[in-house]
Formats: sequence, C-alpha cells, structure tokens
Amino acid sequence: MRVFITGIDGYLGWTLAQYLTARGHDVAGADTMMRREWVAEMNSQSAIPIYSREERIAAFKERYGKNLDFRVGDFTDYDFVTSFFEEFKPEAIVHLGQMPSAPYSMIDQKHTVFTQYNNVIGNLNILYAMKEIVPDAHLLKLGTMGEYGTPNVDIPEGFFEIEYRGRKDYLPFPRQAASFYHWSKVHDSNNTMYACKIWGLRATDVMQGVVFGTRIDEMGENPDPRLRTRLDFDQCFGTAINRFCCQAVIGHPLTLFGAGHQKRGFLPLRDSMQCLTIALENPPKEGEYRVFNQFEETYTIVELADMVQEVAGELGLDVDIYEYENPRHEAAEHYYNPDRKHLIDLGYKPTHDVKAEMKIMIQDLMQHRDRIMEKKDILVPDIRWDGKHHRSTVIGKRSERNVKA
Ligand code: USQ
Repeated sequence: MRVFITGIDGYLGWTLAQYLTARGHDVAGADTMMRREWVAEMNSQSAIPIYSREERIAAFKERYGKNLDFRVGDFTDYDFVTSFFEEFKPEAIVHLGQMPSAPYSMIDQKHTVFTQYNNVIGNLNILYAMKEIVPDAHLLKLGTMGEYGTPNVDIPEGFFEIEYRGRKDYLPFPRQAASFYHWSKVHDSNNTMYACKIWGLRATDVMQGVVFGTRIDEMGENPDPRLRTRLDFDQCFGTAINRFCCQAVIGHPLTLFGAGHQKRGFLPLRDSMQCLTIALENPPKEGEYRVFNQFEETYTIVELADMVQEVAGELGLDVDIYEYENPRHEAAEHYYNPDRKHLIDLGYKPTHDVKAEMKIMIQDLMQHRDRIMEKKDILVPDIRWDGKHHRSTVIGKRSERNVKA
C-alpha cells in the first residue's frame, strides 16, 4: 500500500516509516522539521541523539533497501500538500504532522493560536487534497484520548447511543478537552467527520493514549543510531513515562504532578505501531468515519512512577518520587473507564509487559545520561494553565495517602 506519513521526522512518524516499510508498504512523507525547533525553544534536546534528514534517509536505504521520499514542507501550505499528493497518489495518509503538546499550547496567546492554526488548517488542507486528488484514500488521523477529558461515565469509541426525552439517537460522545492543544484535536475530529459525510471520504480517527518507549524490533537489535527515534523529556514534549525514565537515569526525583491520581491510557511505542498498521490494513468503507480508542491499559500516574522506581532500582538506580504543585488544570481524582474494543476485534494484541518496556528504555537512556544531565534544570515545569508561569514547588515526598491509593 502507498502510505503517506505527515510528521515523518517525529517520534511516531520516523518509527512508523520503518515499521511499515519492513512490512512491505511503500512509504513517503513530509515534515516541517519544526519539532526540532520547538524542543530547542524549551532549551532541551532529545535524550536519544537524532540525525539530520539526509543522514536518516541514507540509513533507511542501507537497512531497508529503499529510497525514502522524505520532503520538508508545511501542511498549512495547500500547494505543497496537493503537489505531493499528485506525485505520490497515496492510498492511505497517516496524519501525525501536528503540534502535539498540551503545555506548549498553553504558554500564551501566540502559542495557542499557532497550535490551533497549524493543527486545524493542516488537517483541513489534507481533507481538501484528498477530496480533489485521492478521494478513495484512507485518512488515518491521530487524535487523542484527551479529547474526551475525564467524564464521570464510561467512554465509548467516539459515538454512543443516547435516549433523551423519550427519543433515541446515536451521537458523537461529548468532548471535554483539557488544553488548547487537545481542543485542536477535537476541532479536527469534527472537521474530519463532516468531510466524510459530505464528500464520502473514509477516515479513522485514532484516540491515542500517552505513548512511551525508545524502540521497535524492526530497527534491529543494535540499531544504527541514525535509525533511532527521538525521546524528549522537557515539560512540553516529554510525556509522563518517558520523562520519569529520563529522570530516573540521572537520579532526579520523579515529578508527580499533584498526588498523581490522574488516570490515563498508555501504550508502548511498539503497540502504537501495531495499532496504526492494523487500522491501515483494515480500512473503513466509503463515507465512513470511525473512531478507535488506542491504548494498552489505563494507569494512574503514581502507579507508573512506582513502576519506574521499581525497575530503576533493579538496574541499580536509586530514585525518589516527589509530588509537585500541578501546573495544569485537570481533575486530581476522577472516574476513568474507556473502551478499546475496535482494535482488539481487528487483532490488536497488547504488549502488557510495561515493566519490561521500561527496562529497555532505562537501559537505552543510561547510554545518554550526559545529554539528560546537561538539561536537568528544565525538568520541573513552569508553564501553568492559568498563565501565571512559575516553576512548580515541591509539595513533598510521595505521600502515605498514595501508598494506599
Ligand atoms: N504528568 C506528571 N508528571 C510529569 C508529566 C506529566 O504527573 O512529569 C501527568 C500530567 O499531569 C497528566 C499525565 O501525567 O495528568 C499525562 O501527561 P503527559 O504529559 O504524559 O501527556 P499529555 O499532556 O496528556 O499529552 C500526551 C501527548 C499528546 C497526546 C496525549 C494523549 O503529548 O500528544 O495527545 O498524551 S492523552 O493523554 O491520552 O490525551
């Protein structure tokens, strides 16, 4: 299948290009290369060194024997999108090329507007380009579990049956996002659903949980460093487990926001690749807009911090867990029970061994301890949802209350 990946230089995109090529798909892609700049703006760097576009393309050719058409371009530039589609004629588009950070979107007016413009307009351009050039292609759009927020009822996969004043309907489940970034994804979901309805496009909207991990088997046992994907640990682009593993490697206390009772869906990088591929290889029907919730399991943040502490301990790393003042506006205690049936029905086999994955990560990261150490001062967050930015203070060591939680 000819698969076009937007965001091919990113954490997921660079990995997916390899995963799909190893399975015999024909991949091309584009990237603004802006992720590299955003992380530099955070005064940070990827813990795993990443190489230039040219070096990545050369390593790709050596390992997979294929010339990768990987271009630099902006998806808010409609001419760029249409000219690439005209040439490559994708059968599927995996849209990963967006600004992915909740804290980054909450910095100030400029960052909020940039996030929503970049994400919403880029997605609209892709929808229009599909309609004009490849109307039968399948859009696999990366959404987020964060679109739903944390309602006090079970979370279905996109839609639910509702009875109201004696009448029934099958409607989109309410979205209650918790950052302007997450709202940008909600806007994308609405636009994508509508485009399928009026133009007969086919799309899968993936509500993905928080991804963690440093590698996939396809990269090889001792991967060529040019094939490795990035791994961020700053407050904006590092996600919870990835940050905790980096913190453990340098002996920095794990940064629980609040007591860490927030519950989220998580999945290893290899599961994310498996799920996206299952969705690609089982496309929706013409005009169908479907929603998949994509995660391995739900955990509280403190459960994850405990696991990282335990695994780090087995590797001889002594690490504390601290509670910090939560810079975000999010529910500290809440019900959380999302479905994830669609992907399982199509054959998704969750990895389940989260600790084994953490162990691989920590071992990988131990080789790059110096790169994390160099940036240790940026680990504690200072971007706050109320706009009154200041570095979060320590509330105390992981509390007794948590041990019983
Ligand atoms: N958290 C901590 N300590 C940290 C970092 C995070 O306690 O050092 C907590 C946060 O308060 C939050 C939870 O961990 O409750 C998850 O935070 P995160 O930064 O790992 O993830 P999030 O901001 O939700 O965003 C990430 C990705 C985003 C994706 C989303 C999926 O950056 O692109 O959409 O995960 S989900 O969370 O399901 O919406």
